[in-house]
Parts: sequence; C-alpha cells; structure tokens
Amino acid sequence: MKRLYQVALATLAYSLADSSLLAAADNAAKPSIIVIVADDLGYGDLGFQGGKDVPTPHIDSIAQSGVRFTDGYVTGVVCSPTRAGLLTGRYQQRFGHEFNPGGVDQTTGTQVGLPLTESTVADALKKAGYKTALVGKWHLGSDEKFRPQQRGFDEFYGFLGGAHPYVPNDKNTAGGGPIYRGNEEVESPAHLTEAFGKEAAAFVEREKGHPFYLQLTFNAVHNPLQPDAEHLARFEKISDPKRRAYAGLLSGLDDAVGQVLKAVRESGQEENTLIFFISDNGGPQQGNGSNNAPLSGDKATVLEGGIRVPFVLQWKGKIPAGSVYKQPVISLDIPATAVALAGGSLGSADRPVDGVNLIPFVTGKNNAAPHESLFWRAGPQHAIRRGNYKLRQQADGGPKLFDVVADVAEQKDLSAAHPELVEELSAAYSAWDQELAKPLWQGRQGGRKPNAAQRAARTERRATANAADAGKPKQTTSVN
Ligand SMILES: [Ca+2]
Repeated sequence: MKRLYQVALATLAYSLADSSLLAAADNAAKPSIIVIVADDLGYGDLGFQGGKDVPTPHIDSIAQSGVRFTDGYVTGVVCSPTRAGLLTGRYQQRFGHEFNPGGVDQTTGTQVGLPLTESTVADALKKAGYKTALVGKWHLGSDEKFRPQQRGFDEFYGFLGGAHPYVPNDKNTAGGGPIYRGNEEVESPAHLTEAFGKEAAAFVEREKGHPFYLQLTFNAVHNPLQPDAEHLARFEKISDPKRRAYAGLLSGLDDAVGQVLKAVRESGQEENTLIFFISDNGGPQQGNGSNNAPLSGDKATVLEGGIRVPFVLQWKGKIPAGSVYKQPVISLDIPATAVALAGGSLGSADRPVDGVNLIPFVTGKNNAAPHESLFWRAGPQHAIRRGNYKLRQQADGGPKLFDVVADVAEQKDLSAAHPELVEELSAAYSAWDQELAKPLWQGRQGGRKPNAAQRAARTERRATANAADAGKPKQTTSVN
C-alpha cells in the first residue's frame, strides 16, 4: 500500500512538473506584442512616408525591418472610437462607441466609456498567459470601472482623458487630469513623451522571457504643442512656429520609440516580438501643423487624410525586411493578429470580431485580400472601400466615388462614370450599416449643438487657457 502511495505521489509530481514544463515551453513559443500608437500624426510626416523636414530614423526602422502597409486604415476619425476598435477588434459602431466620450453623458448624467459588454484584446491575452500593460493615453472612460486595469491590463501608467499637457503644472488644456500609476495619482514627469518611452522600455526589459502585450499610446503629436527644449532646438530652420513645435514633438516621439526598440533589441527579444506602429487618426493640419500629403482631408473626416495612417509591423525573422503590402488593412487586424498568435480568443458568436490575422497575408501564405470591404461611419459622414474603389458620403454632399489607388488624393469623382459601382458599394454599405447600434452618446462631430452647461464649461476653459497663455506662443487645441 505504502509502495503504491509512493508511486502515485511520484506520478503526480512528475505530471505536475511535466505540465509546468509544457506551459513554459508553450509560453516561450508565444511572441510578445507591442502596439505603438501616435496621436494625430500627419500621414506624410515620417521619413518612410516621404517626410523631409523631420528625421524619424527609429520609426522608419520599423518599416525597414518589417512591412509597410501602404493602405493601412483606422476605424475612427478621432481618438476614442479608433481606440475602442483597436481594443476589441470590432467596428466600434457595432456597440455605440461612434464618438469621443465627453466623460459624462449630458443626457443621462452618467459616466461613459468603452461599454462593459465588450471584452478587450488585453482580456484575451491575459487569459492566454500574457503580462499586459497600457502606457500612455487611455481615452476610453475615466470612471473606475472603465479604467485600463478593469479592461485586461495588469499595469497602467499614463492619463485617462483625451489630451494632456506634456509638462507639469501647465493649465493650457482642460481635462488633462492626473498622471496615474495603476489607480494611484503620481507626480507628473518632466516631459510625458520621454516618460512614456522610458516606462515602456523598462516594462520590455522586466518582462524578458515571458510573453507580454504592451500598448504604448503616446499623446504626441496631439496638441498642446509642447516639445522639450532639446528637441525643439533641432528645428531652428523651420520658420513656421507651429510646424517647428510639431517637429520638436515628433522628434521626441521618434526618440521615445527608439528607446523601446533598443530595449527589445538589447534584451534579445527582437525575434520573438511583433512591433506595430500606427496613428489613431489623420493629422488635423491646421490644428497641429501636421502634413497629410499626398492625401486630402484631415482628422475628423472620412477623406483618406482622416482615416489612412502610417501603418508598419516588424517581426524579425518572420516578416521579410523592407516588405511592402498593398491590400487594404485596418487597425482591427492588430488585435486579431495578436490573439491568433497568442492562442487566445476574442469576441463571440453574437459579438463577432471584424479584424483578421495579418501574418499569413504578409508572409505570402495567403494571396487573397484580407477584407472584401472596409467601412467607416461617423455621424452624417460615411465611406466604404472595396478593391481600388472608395465611395464617400459627406455631410455636405455625395456620394462620390474615387479610385484611391490611381487617385490617392481623391480628386476625380467617378460616380457619374460608374453608376453600377455606386449602386454596388451603396448596397454593401447599407447592409453593414444595418448591423450597427445607435451611438451611445454624441460627440462634437455628431452635429448636435452643445447645451447651456457645455457652452458655459467651454467658455470657462477658453478663459482659463487664455489667461494661462498670456505671454506664451499661441497654442491651438482641436477635437481629441
Ligand atoms: Ca487622435
């Protein structure tokens, strides 16, 4: 009996050791994933996108080491909706997250954020054994139940709103709020961009040997234009003060990205780490001095300048360096790729994921287009891309049809020449539109006039900003 007991114990010990070894081996096979998101970046401002006046060697190196998506899109025309899609892998209009949340819904008086009915890529990866962190801007709800650590992230360092001053004690922007580590308010760092880079690099080094998901959402190059002195000094030759300040911020962003890339490289994790880089929407060119060339349009529009963004991915040894991928892809594909590689699951039968795993496409295993169509809706404006064609409806007219491969600047409306395409794309858009929810709240771009309380709050913010701005270079703020 004693002997039998010993054998049973030994077998149990062996199988426990065996399963933990298997788990370790399984984890070692899973790649880590870093998703870097810039804020309000111009389409044409990075070196690999044709930018000339602001060197961006570190971000360029992601394109050189991996794949550049020429037709990479985001799902939102402004910050928060894109982030809702990026976290869920689902078109955010499916669950009513069509506009920026303003903190409190003026109709119901309740706090709003990424609906709790949705699960996130961080939830899925955490379940799959990943360590998860959000560094930077959140903008998916400030109330405690909406915060990053309630939405699948083990760690959070950053701010909860849609915009924030880069330097401490600056009252130029309303709604910046505290800097948090987890749920604790902490001291503001000397400059946010540098601090986010440093925090992300430390996480990468600390989690070596363990699969991780790091979402690094810089607020650069969003207003207010507050570069640090060192980066601003690099651009004395740029005469336009707004463009000069923007260049300083972008250069600081590039250096912070470089710090993270260095941490990945020097900790020996390059071959086991995917690194994505995108912007959350196009540049508001008048607002922050960005440049969307050769695209037309700005942030907050469904023109290409609002929704087509720099979109690159490196995975050393898996994706050939210097690849260019020309089929349309969308930010929803990032969480879908992450979850596929991690062996997790996202969405459900009644909450389907719209993104696809990009790896078979960029490695040439699948030569089909990843998506038959891509869709956008932001209040009265909407668009569909199918093949080379895009049908666009603006509040002030349309629909207009463009061949966005031959005519990337959307100059030649083909709707009269191709009524059959207008009909086909309109029908496909309508079918998608039928699947969507009503917006849970309205945004400033939603066309609803602000009520008296909102108007009063805005007047007060402007007065505070003007008082704080006295004697300083002119700052311009824009929708987040
Ligand atoms: Ca943005």
